[in-house]
Amino acid sequence: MSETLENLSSETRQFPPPADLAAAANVTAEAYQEAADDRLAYWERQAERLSWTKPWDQVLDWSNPPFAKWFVGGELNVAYNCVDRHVEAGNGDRVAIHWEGEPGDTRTVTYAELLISVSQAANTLTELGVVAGDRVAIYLPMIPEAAVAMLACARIGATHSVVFGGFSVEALSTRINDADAKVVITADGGYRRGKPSALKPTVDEAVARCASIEHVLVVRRTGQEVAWTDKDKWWHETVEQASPEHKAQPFEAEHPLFILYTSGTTGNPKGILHTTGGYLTQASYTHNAVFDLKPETDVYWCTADIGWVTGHSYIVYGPLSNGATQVMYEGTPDTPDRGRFWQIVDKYKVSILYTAPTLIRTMMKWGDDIPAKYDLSSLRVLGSVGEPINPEAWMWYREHVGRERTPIVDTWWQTETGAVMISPLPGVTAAKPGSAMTALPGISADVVDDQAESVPNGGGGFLVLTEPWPSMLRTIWRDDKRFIDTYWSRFGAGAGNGDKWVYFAGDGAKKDEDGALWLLGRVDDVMLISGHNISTTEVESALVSHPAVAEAAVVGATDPTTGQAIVAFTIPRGNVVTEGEAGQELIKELRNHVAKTLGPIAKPRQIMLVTELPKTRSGKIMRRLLRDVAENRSLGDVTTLQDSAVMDLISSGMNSAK
Ligand code: 6R9
Repeated sequence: MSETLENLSSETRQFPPPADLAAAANVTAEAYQEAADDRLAYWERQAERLSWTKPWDQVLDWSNPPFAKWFVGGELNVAYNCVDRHVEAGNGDRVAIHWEGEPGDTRTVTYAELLISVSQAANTLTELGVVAGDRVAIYLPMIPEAAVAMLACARIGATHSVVFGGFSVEALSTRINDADAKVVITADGGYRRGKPSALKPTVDEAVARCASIEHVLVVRRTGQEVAWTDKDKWWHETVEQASPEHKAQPFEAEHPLFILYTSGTTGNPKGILHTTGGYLTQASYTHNAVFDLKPETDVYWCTADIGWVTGHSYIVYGPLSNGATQVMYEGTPDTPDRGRFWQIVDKYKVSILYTAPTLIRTMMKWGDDIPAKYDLSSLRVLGSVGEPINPEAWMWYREHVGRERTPIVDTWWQTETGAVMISPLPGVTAAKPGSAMTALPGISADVVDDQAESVPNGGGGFLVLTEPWPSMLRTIWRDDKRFIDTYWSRFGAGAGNGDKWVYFAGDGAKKDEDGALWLLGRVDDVMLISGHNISTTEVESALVSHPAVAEAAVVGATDPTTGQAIVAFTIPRGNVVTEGEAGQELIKELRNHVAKTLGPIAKPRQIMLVTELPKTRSGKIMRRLLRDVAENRSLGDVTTLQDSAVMDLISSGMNSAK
């Protein structure tokens, strides 16, 4: 039985960049050739974007694969690169962060002010006994202090581990214990869905289970009542009173910068370890190249949470190292109403917007009339990250947000890759809706079959990265074996196949006739229908291409005749009637629509109309839980689920449909 993924859909629409953007683009088509001619020299030039106190002796040491060292011998300070050097260059008055609280309160933080706060926080952490190499956990809402806390750690060489505000006691304490963190930085609470949501009680419970924690630093955000222990210190009584003078000391390029946990589908969360020089080089380079950032004029907004890698690389390290002005928003997209995102774009004249397919599909569900009410003419580049973006969601984004003008960059990458790997370049690529297109200059990606052979154009298989890259994970925290097993033991040298080390990303992918890359979802989610491997992404995209559908998640459920059968959970668009007969008619029509679009093999056995889907805090659909429902099992681990009530709704719908 072949493990190669079938790919069924084809997409022929293509959108070249606007001429004016192409003419002034930061990166042009030549970059691909330059990087192909001499990849390491190319990365060396990108590293020169940063300010190093000591130059490197060697660009890449790959003598002990898969353990890479980049910019060996070089030294730098990450916080200096993100803050001080912009102030020294005379840009201290430039706004670093336009912060918008959910209730509508605002703060403006300039680079000069950011320097003061980061220096004060660095002094406070030092006073609390944190030294280079120690770990600090950060559990904060989306407030400027989250960026300040991360940069303060980087400044003193402490390794941060950010945990999503809103993760459970269980999730938080496991992560603190795995990293042996000495300090937690948190807040009384943050605003979500129009009300204060407490964080401190979760920290209190977690700290009771974590012997390593010596101090808890608490930002006052909501003014909620908090219990107090002798480990607790208020941020405003310590950080804000500390000396604003702090001299950043340099660290080696391979000094650990942060650990970020990814949950994956099985086992304990993995502590992905990133280091200093290579990580910052690629975060900075990609943020400049992929978004075509012009720091003097652009207003950039990434809607991610700081607890996701996207928040690390594209709210903190990428934009700040590039001296960008950005918007940071605390809350949810429907508070006080469903126009909140567009109101923010309009208010701050956002020119670059980076968001996730889940949000785009939610906006589709809410209706076209909402974005239409706002002036979105400031937008010039749109980005997407986190999941495959269905072609129809891409088209909706382009039409209703980009108003048919703006390029869309669909950026594929992972916590493990640290920064964007596969993406169009907005001034170069004629993008196809739903495709991440090509590896960036300097990155080597391929699609291989189960024999590790590169597939020809038109073929499908597994996405791999065939050369090391600067922002690659260095290992799984304290688990080198799991690092090798998870990423390097499927293809190439790690699997006893040749002498080349090949990184397995865990995603299915295909190359279309032009060689453009299409991501097909996690291979764990692939369905096996009558002996055919079918990707969840393609069936979902076929459903979303029906005008009545905003969002869909499909899973393979055990089936006596076909091995697995496709079960689809579908959210209709806002104006669609689904009661009674109309609902049954729609389901029939959707099943036929999929069969017509992709072929009869992909026709869902069952379609459920639902109002929500189970998602992680970073907006990824948790198909594993839907599979549990479809196969009538009790639910597995739900600790990373954003809203647990969703599953009750879906399960009861499933039962009543039986
Ligand atoms: C940045 C981030 C990584 C997984 C990845 C893939 C999926 C992310 C994607 C995409 C298709 C894109 N993914 N971006 N799939 N197209 N543009 O999301 O990191 O949370 O670690 O998730 O997300 O499956 O392997 P992370």
